[in-house]
Amino acid sequence: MDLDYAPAPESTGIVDLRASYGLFVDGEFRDGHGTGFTTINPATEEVLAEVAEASAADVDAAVAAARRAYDRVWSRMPGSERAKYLFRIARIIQERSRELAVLETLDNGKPIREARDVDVPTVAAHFFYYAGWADKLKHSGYGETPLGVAGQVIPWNFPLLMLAWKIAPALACGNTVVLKPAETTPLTALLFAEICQQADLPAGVVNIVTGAGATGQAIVDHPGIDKIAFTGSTAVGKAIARAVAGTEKRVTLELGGKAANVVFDDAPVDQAVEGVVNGIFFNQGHVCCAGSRLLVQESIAEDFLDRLKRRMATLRVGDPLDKNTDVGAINSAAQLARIRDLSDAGEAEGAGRWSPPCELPERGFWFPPTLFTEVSTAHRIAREEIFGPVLSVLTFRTPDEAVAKANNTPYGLSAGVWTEKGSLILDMANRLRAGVVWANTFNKFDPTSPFGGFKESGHGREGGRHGLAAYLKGGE
Ligand code: TAP
Repeated sequence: MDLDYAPAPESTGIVDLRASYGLFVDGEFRDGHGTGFTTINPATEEVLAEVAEASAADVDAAVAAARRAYDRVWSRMPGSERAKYLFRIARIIQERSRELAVLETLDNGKPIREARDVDVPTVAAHFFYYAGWADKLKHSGYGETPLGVAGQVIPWNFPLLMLAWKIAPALACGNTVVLKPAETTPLTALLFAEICQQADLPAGVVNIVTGAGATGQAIVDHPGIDKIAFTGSTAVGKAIARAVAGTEKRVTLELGGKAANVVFDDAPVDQAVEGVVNGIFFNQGHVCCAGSRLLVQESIAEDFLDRLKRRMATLRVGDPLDKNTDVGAINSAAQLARIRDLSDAGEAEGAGRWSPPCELPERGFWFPPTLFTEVSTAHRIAREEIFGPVLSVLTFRTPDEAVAKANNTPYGLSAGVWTEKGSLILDMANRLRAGVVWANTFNKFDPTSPFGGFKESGHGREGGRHGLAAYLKGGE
């Protein structure tokens, strides 16, 4: 870890926040026809900026711009030329990484250390990786014909990273895009739009339309869109699947999760405690693949929980711009209310609730790192996605029982296995119904690895060669 005691970034003038932001359509910023909205800093509740709201007519203009750019420029350009733009974007992201990290932290509430060391470098890595594919699509296994205009709708937990997961492969394959960031975190997508200008990306290849759910719906319903890529809740994902049924639109859905971190009695204990802590408290638990259920083998449960509590007591909760902060702010009042509601339900249903002593700031949206013991598979906290810093602990005796409990959820996005036995890792990886299974680690992301879920966690893969399938005619 890089310990840097420089002044807090906001006091160094790293980000040049504007009072208001427009939509990015056809290579230019412009006003929206909706009423507009504000975006706030969830750590202070202070308004950061006014943001334009795209109406259905604005979405229509963005789709028309994307179609023109697709027909006239982008789909005709050799892959080797498209690659140059993507490499240029990746380089500018690196050059402006501090600005991007600070803005992400201000708008989202995540610790600056994570934005700086995880989000932004992974975003650049994604553009570098897919830039490398742009002139090699004939080796992708999915042909090399783009689909057309992609409509992309993303959530608030990793605003810039989800944008990269969507835009980088789409552009590499020769598609153009209309992307809507979440209402509570639009700012880094708009800074990315500036980066597209800086990279001289042809007008209309990337369009960013800000707004709320209605703007997302206008994208989904637009007849000029060839493909919908959505990351968000299972409820909205199901509504989107219904809306595109019977049309020619292709769709990929990355939805919720309720991952189990399974710790066997021979696991490297300190490493497992670290992995469990990272699994649930990274990004305040606002992670679709968060290890929100700990399944620990009964014979080591007591000792493991003691160690886990001691480690949790060292987590620093507070100012996201402080480089020593481990757990930042909850992204919105609505999300905080949901975390409180589910945690209260856990207590009411009889689970034991524990949090280390920690002082939370008075303003802003905060929730302490929380552990529930004596959890049964019937409890809401064991079944529903909390999307916050709340860990539910269950125990098991045998691998069969661990598999049954881990798979006892409508979701199937990710899982973790902690054991010294290679054969047990391989056996568990085969039997756990999860798109990603980490062994003796957790929350590892790499642009070369496909990511995606089973069951109600959605379908389609992002990342790696498989991520190209979503944006090529020969894919899926
Ligand atoms: P949602 O409420 O589903 O929102 C996701 C996006 O969809 C936002 O941009 C949202 O706009 C928009 N939206 C809302 N209603 C819509 C509609 N009817 N039609 C089209 N778009 C609509 O989810 P969230 O609360 O932002 O994100 C949390 C969820 O995302 C969690 O369940 C989490 O697990 C999941 N998630 C999954 C993954 C992967 S990779 N599987 C990654 C991150 C998050 P507004 O925000 O402006 O309302």
